[in-house]
Amino acid sequence: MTPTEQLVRGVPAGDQSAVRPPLPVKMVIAGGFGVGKTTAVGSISEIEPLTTEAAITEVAAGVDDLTHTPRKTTTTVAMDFGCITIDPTLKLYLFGTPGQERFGFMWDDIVEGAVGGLVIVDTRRLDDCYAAVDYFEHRGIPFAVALNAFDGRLEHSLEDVRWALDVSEHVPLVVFDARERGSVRDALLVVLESALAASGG
Ligand SMILES: Nc1nc2c(ncn2[C@@H]2O[C@H](COP(=O)(O)OP(=O)(O)OP(=O)(O)O)[C@@H](O)[C@H]2O)c(=O)[nH]1
Ligand SMILES: [Mg+2]
Repeated sequence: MTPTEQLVRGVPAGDQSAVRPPLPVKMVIAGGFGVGKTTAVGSISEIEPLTTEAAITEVAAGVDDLTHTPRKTTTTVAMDFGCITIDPTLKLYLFGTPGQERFGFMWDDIVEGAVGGLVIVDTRRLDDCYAAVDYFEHRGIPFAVALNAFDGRLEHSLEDVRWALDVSEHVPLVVFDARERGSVRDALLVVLESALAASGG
């Protein structure tokens, strides 16, 4: 039995007797507007992801900053859903949040029961990313911060981002590419490790 399985099942190590289906674990993919949440869920999900994309209207385009994502034509209005089997003992169910601030009231429902969250950050727009980091910090939900390297580059160093977003020292900060399956997988495993550490495992 893996340490993660012990964490969520709460059963002692050494009990390998039963053959069980993979343990279902809920994880949230969060972050500000247009940081790559839907992209990340879509790149890793082993099922066709469930999305709730709506066209960005001209009115919304005036409210939401599309400067850095000019090709973005839709936005998530409820949530993304996907899943990935990590190994025979563990299956992650991924819930992506909407990014627009006006849908923030949904976050409490989406994070309910999650072991942790991956907070995606676009380093070109740190101001838009603070609220998501703050949300997880204040609720004491284990999380990791993943800097999405748009166009392969970061505008700020890891340490500068940690300082600017006031990310605690115990919160992992990684660089990833939301379009790359392996990269998203690695970031999710970092969240799992955080959840395990937070549980004292
Ligand atoms: N170059 C580059 N583009 C990316 C990357 N990740 C996402 N994109 C693009 O950035 C835009 C935003 O991606 P989404 O996945 O829709 O972002 P989101 O966080 O789900 O957005 P909301 O749900 O509207 O908050 C899309 O046009 C993606 O194709 C990346 O790593 N590099
Ligand atoms: Mg989205």
